[in-house]
Amino acid sequence: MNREDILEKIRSALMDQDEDTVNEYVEKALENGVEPIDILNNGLAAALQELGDLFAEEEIFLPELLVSADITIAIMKKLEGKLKGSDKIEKRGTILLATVEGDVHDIGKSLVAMIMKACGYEVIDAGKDVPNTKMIELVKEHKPDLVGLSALLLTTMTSQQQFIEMAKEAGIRDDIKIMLGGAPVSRDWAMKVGADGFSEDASAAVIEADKLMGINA
Ligand code: B12
Repeated sequence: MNREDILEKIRSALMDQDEDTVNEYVEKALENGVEPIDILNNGLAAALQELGDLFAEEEIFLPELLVSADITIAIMKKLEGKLKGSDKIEKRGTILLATVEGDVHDIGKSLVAMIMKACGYEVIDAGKDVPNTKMIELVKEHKPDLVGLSALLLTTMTSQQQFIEMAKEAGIRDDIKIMLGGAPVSRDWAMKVGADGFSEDASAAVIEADKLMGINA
């Protein structure tokens, strides 16, 4: 079986909430030398994207979405240790990451955390549904170089903007670089609300972070 066939099996099994088959083909993918990041992006995340579209069309419902999300989280944990990188690379900087208040979508944020860790960043993962007041406290406590905020709902994107305003009021805005992300978020939005960076996926998040840190890849 080639890479594309295996990834297709993973996608269709995840869309059917068939955990055993997802596991079976993730193993096959690894045996066949498919990179973990490829499995995550082009297998699991691609299926979630399609499931999201079906959910919007009311072809599937929340319970199915929840099961597929849980299967994805379990596989992410399994693949985390297999991502290439970390110990060969010098520490590049510290990023404080969170999904904003009111938003429980944390798969994308956790994927960004995994890849950034594998690429040499120290990651402080504050979790999901994190109030901005808490984020300001965490910045003061940990003094990260970067703050990354994820929002997956149109209604929670405004929390990203609020964080930037609160960081200004708290006098810490100039101490950090702020990156925004999440499916409805765009570079235009990020620039409009005064963030420093944006990326549409986890691999690009590392490139963007490096740019903001002044690191030449
Ligand atoms: C899985 C999922 C869920 C799961 C989440 C489980 C979990 N632990 O995360 C569950 C079932 C719990 C869920 C709940 C809900 N969901 Co939902 N969900 C999704 C779905 C299908 C996939 C999201 C996902 O994980 N994608 C895979 C990851 C890898 O991609 P990603 O998150 O985009 O992240 C990548 C990039 O965006 C970027 N990135 C992400 N964050 C960051 C941060 C930084 C700093 C950077 C640089 C980059 C970055 O890099 C990531 C990796 O490549 C989306 C559909 C979609 N198209 O997004 C709907 C979707 C987001 N959900 C939606 C809705 C409506 C809901 C609910 C309100 C449903 C309900 N009626 O209750 C609730 C919300 C609850 C809440 N308060 O948050 C809508 C949102 C509509 C909107 N535009 O506002 C969507 C778009 C589905 C749809 N088409 O209708 N959901």
